[in-house]
Amino acid sequence: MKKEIEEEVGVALEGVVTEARGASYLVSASDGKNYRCRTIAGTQTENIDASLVSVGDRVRFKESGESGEAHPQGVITHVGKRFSSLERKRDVRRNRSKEKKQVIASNIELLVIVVAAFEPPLSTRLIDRYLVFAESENLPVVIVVNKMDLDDDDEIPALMAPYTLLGYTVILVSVRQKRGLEELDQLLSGKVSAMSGHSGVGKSSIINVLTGQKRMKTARTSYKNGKGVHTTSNAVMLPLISGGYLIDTPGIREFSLSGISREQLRFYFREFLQFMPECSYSSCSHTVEPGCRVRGAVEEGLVDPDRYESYLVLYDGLESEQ
Ligand SMILES: Nc1nc2c(ncn2[C@@H]2O[C@H](COP(=O)(O)OP(=O)(O)OP(=O)(O)O)[C@@H](O)[C@H]2O)c(=O)[nH]1
Ligand SMILES: [Mg+2]
Ligand SMILES: [Zn+2]
Repeated sequence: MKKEIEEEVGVALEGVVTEARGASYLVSASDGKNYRCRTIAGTQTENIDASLVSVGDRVRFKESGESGEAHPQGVITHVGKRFSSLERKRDVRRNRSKEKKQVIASNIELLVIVVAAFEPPLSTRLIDRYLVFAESENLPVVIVVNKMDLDDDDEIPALMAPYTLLGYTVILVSVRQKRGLEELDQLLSGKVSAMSGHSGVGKSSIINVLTGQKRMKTARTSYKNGKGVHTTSNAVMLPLISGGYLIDTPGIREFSLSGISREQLRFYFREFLQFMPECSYSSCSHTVEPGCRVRGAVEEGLVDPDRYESYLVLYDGLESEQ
């Protein structure tokens, strides 16, 4: 884009949404500037999701010429097609009939799942849930176990070994002891990654190190009620020192698997795939059927029983296709 036309009011510009606050979006534009943008009734989108604009979206916008803010202002005219999106259900508990998906972040190349060794206690059930999501979205994934300084009994490496065996990348980190952060930094360098994990696991603490900023608030978290005190409430995309961007997402309690059916779930447990063709029934759900080779593999120790248990739990929570 030529410099002289950029300066004209109303000329189309392109950029990436780096922050979403209510109906106001910060857009990092191809001209190197940040614009404070809003949508209009005529804003077009190539997506069918509920959220019109999310962090990570590529947008076209026009400078609106309004003033009085720290950033020049603009109006988003077009939202580009998302090749991936991280979603969460809205108001799941408050209003079941109005269950709508909310896009937290889009166009992510890598999903960083953050759990803590302790405080809050590590849940493999939660990891498996995230992995199913990542597999269903075809998103490359990295599992970060933070707060390794709290792993007094040295239990975490054995607990995480099955994931490494399955080919997932596991990084053991302690922000407090400055451990594992370089390894993580190398993996994220040059990519757009999103970080997700329960409140209090240390996402903002990790981001502060990788972005060299003291920007993200961290808080002493009371994990018993699941909410931190000054915790992150909006997804924000931050530039990394080593290049690329990292999106800090709010502590997500309910990761949406709503698009996944019981019939599809089996394909997202990658260790099942080699055994599934040997089940007696071609439509085997691997739960109760006789002659199930997946269950046989669990009994023979070829499939991790804890992973299989996660499958059963998630299976119960999903709906059937018919
Ligand atoms: N022991 C220990 N505590 C840590 C470590 N990293 C972070 N913490 C602490 O854990 C608490 C929560 O950290 P945050 O970075 O705010 O966690 P978060 O994941 O961003 O939380 P939300 O924003 O609520 O989602 C803070 O008190 C941090 O100081 C670590 O490596 N070891
Ligand atoms: Mg945070
Ligand atoms: Zn089976």
